[in-house]
Amino acid sequence: MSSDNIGITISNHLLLNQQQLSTGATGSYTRLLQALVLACKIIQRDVAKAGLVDVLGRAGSINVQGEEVQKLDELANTTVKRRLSTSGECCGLASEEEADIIEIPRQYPKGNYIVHFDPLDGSSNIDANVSIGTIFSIYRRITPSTNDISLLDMLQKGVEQVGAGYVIYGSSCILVFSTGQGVNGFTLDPSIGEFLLSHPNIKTPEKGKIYSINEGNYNYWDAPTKKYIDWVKTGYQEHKTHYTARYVGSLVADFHRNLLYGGIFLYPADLKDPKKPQGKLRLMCEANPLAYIVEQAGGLATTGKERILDIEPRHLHQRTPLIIGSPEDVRIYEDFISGKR
Ligand code: P6P
Repeated sequence: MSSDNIGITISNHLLLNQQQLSTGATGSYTRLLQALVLACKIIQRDVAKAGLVDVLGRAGSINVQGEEVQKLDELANTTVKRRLSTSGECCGLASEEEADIIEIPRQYPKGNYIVHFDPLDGSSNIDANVSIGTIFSIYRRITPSTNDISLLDMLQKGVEQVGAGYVIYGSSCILVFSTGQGVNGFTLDPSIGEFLLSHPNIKTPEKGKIYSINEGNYNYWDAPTKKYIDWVKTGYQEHKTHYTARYVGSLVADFHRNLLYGGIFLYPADLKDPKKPQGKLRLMCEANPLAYIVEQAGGLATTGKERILDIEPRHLHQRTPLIIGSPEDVRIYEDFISGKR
């Protein structure tokens, strides 16, 4: 998408690109994306007014991850489910907030798309007004449409995605997504309620100066990860880069900044929580969609040993280490993990 299209609406962008979509120009994929866009506009409205009406604070319930669910979490989850279920384009959904596959209610027509989503990532930051986000990952079903949706359809490798994106609810509301033809960013103009193209053809820098990791977990990392972080902070004589530490603790905020500025985000495996030996982040609704986007933008995403998009999923809420960002930085981390450094 060229820069002379800056300011076009997301609907126009989708129509302009429809004939190029890897999924064919049926309009079905465009309608799916429009349903997702509507869901994100509604979430943005709820997030923007959260401080004014009674949606702040914890809803009291506990989600499948064992985390306290905040009211905005529930609103966002319900919103995405409703908009996708009624779009007529989906046959199966999976939410970070729900244990099992979300079936499409019988009264609605079904389509051929699967969507994994994290309705409101970073929600522990809601009360502090820190940027939070929605992340989504799109697949086509692989079993016959006459069959009920199955785990075969839901648990496909990230490399099979036909699209992915995220919305960051921050100082402005930005939607970043890819359908396999590069990465484009759209900023919401609240005065007209439209997402307008603001970041055409995003490419992440080959190497950055930002590293993002929760150093409070240092003592729980494996030795190569400790060695890499020590090198980033003290190896100036060798790598001639003064790295800066930036860590918001909200994945979409940390990822989006590094995507635009360059750098590396790491959530490695750690021994902090025996129930989460592979780290905290989820493969299907966090790592895979962001890995798809970063690769489309020229970056890399790995566990340190394996490309994220090649991981064979085993269950809906599988967790994975995630090291993602500028290709040169990610490759250096992999060299520490392999013992080359
Ligand atoms: P930690 C938010 O809860 C989240 O899932 C991601 O948005 C964020 O990157 C991560 O957790 C932060 O985790 O352990 O550093 O607080």
